[in-house]
Amino acid sequence: MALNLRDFLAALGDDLIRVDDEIDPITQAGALCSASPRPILLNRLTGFPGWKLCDILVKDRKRQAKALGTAPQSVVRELSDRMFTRVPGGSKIVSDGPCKEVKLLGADADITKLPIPIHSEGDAGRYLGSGVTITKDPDTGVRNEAIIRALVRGPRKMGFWMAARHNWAHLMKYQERGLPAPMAFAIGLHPGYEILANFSGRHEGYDELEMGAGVLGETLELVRCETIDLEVPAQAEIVIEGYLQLDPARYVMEGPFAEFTGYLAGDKSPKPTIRVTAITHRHDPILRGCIEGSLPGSFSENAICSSIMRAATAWGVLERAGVPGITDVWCPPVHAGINLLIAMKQTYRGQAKQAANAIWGSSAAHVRYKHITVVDDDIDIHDYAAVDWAIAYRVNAGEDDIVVMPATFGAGLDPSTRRRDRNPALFGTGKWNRVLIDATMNLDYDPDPDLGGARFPPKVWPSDADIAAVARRWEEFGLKPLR
Ligand SMILES: [Mn+2]
Repeated sequence: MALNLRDFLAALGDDLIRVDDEIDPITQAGALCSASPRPILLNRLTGFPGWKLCDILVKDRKRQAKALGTAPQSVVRELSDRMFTRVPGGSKIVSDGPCKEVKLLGADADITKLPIPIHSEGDAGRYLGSGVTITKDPDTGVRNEAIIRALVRGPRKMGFWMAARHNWAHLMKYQERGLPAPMAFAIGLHPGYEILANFSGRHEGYDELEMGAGVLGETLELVRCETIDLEVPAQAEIVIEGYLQLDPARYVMEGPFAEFTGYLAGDKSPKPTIRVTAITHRHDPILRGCIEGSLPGSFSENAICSSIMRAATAWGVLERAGVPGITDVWCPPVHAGINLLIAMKQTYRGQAKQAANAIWGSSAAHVRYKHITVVDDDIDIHDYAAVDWAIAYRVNAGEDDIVVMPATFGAGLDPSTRRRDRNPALFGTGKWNRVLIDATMNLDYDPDPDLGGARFPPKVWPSDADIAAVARRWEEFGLKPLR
């Protein structure tokens, strides 16, 4: 049985918040979904009869584990293992699929009739932020997937912004040949595929969806598009087909958009357009939302999927580079992999530097891993306070614990870069000075006989049980402890 969004939602049972009140998807879904603690399904959408909208499917470890078919405590480890040993999985072209139940061609293909929301205050308009964007290399036939943002500019017109990478390279090939570039959005897939669509390392001879098939252990079913030469997942809820207009004379204004960075980003400027040629969808379609930071302090599922993927990729890169002793790797979703945390068992001097060099030297470092913090394996990298403690007492800048790798490629959406470096059409935008914070215990220090031959004194960091006991005492006084 092919994996899809509907079965995933059904399997959530009572974990899924079902909203039967009428909700305006354009103006209300953003705030509502951003505040939802659990997966949410909006069953009645003002102005869009027959449509539904879901979001927040994999915000926590429990649901991530469900999406990837693993245990909550081993999501990143397992994803990393499978990505580097089981990929690619199989795929096959089938003649028909659920995404073809309704076919809208020509003037009927009107994207304004999809419940595409305004995500956040300050956005330029209604944004599709959850479509898995599919392009194809015209030379090799190998597809690429990524999740990009697209602004509704009319019934059959969208403006878009994308980081200049695999999909952009495909588009440039069509442009050089004077051919229209086909592109499709597949919306509403099993969330395992959406996590994989965030992969940004190299993938020779196969695409991110086939990587997903390998990770998820199934054969991916693809169907051919109606109006363009491209294949899309048969189980998608909705498919938008179209051609890109890369001629600057036909650019439309796009941006800004409340991005994963927590800022309005991708400045308002003329950008390439998508001319929609067809929409196909299932009966009673569910628009998968991926609503970017609509509330202060919130972060979208895009950032969550991305953070899991960046951590799993980094772990695989470290293993393939032969950096020993890695015990955990994590990217907190609040910044989606801009900062990377590594825990390791140190056995020799310079091991943290080796780890940072391996990451920064890999193709996966594109637009991520600006700051790398390395700690010893006694530090829980999922606990901000523990990492901060290690930075406080195991870092001494004068002892080579802070290392700057200057002038590398960066991310054009990062507002700490200079505006002139943010052109998305140029590979290597957003110049970054990358930083390693080596918060491991310094092996250059002499072993201290008074410490039994150790280099650092014994740690008296309280156990979780100690902290819980203290918290109970505070609660007896009617107070809430800070930590
Ligand atoms: Mn790719």
